[in-house]
Amino acid sequence: MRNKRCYLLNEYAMFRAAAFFILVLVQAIPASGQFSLQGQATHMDQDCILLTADSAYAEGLAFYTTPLNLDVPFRIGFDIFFGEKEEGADGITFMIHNDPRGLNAFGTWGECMGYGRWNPGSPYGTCISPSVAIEFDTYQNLRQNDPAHDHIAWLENGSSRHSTYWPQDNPDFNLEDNRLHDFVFSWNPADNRITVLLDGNVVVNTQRDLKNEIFNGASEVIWGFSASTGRKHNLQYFCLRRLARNNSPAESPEK
Ligand SMILES: [Ca+2]
Ligand SMILES: [Ca+2]
Repeated sequence: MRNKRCYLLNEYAMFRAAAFFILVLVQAIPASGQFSLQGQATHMDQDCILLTADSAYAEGLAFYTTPLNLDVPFRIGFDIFFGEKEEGADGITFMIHNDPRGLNAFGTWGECMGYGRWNPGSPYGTCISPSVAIEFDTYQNLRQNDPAHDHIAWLENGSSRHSTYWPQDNPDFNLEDNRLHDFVFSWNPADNRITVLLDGNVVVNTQRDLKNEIFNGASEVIWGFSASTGRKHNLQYFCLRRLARNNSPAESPEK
C-alpha cells in the first residue's frame, strides 16, 4: 500500500490543476441509505458494504442512489477487499450504467461478477447494458480470455470478455491478499479521459466518449459495484472514502 500522505498531496495538486472545476465538493459519504443493495449485499461498519460473503454461488450489487452527470468531471475513490484466499473467486466490478432496470439492474453470477454474461455471443443470461466497467478479476476463466493471474480489465455493455488486461508482465499479481486496495476512477468530459488507479498504479488510461459512444447521448448515469462467487469464493467488500465532483447549477448538492 502506498504512502497516504503523498497520495493526498498528489490529489490536491491534481485538483488545483483542474481549472474547469467551479466548485469541488469533497466529503465522506456515509454508506447507510445512499446505496441501493441487491442480492447478498449488506451494510458493514465504517462505511463499508459487503458484496459477497465467503460463500459459494453468491452475488451482490450496490448502486449509488444519486445519479452521476457525465457532463461534468468526477473522481470516485474507494477501498476494495478481495478476500484472503489466493485460490478464491471471482472478483468485483466498478461500473457506470443506464440499463433500463436502473437500480435493479444485475448481471450473471460466477465469472461475470454480477455484471456480464457468460457467453458474449449468446442472447441468454442477464447482463448490465449500456455500461462500462472496471473488473478486478481474481479467478482465471478462459472463456473471458483471463490470464492465469489476477488482473484488471476494461469492459463494455455487459460483456465480461476482454482482449487486454493489467498487469501484462507480472504473473504473480494477486489481489486476494487480505488487504484493502486503494482505487480511484476519474472522468474528464473535456477530453473524454478515463483514468483508473489501483494502489497508485495506472491500470486504465484511455479516451472514450461515454456519453455518445456508450450511453446514446444520455448524461445521467448510475454508478456502483457488483461481485459474485461460484464454486470458489472469497469475502468481498468495498469502503467508500470520498466522492468529488463538479457542482453545476443543474445539480443538487450532496446531502
Ligand atoms: Ca488470486
Ligand atoms: Ca475470471
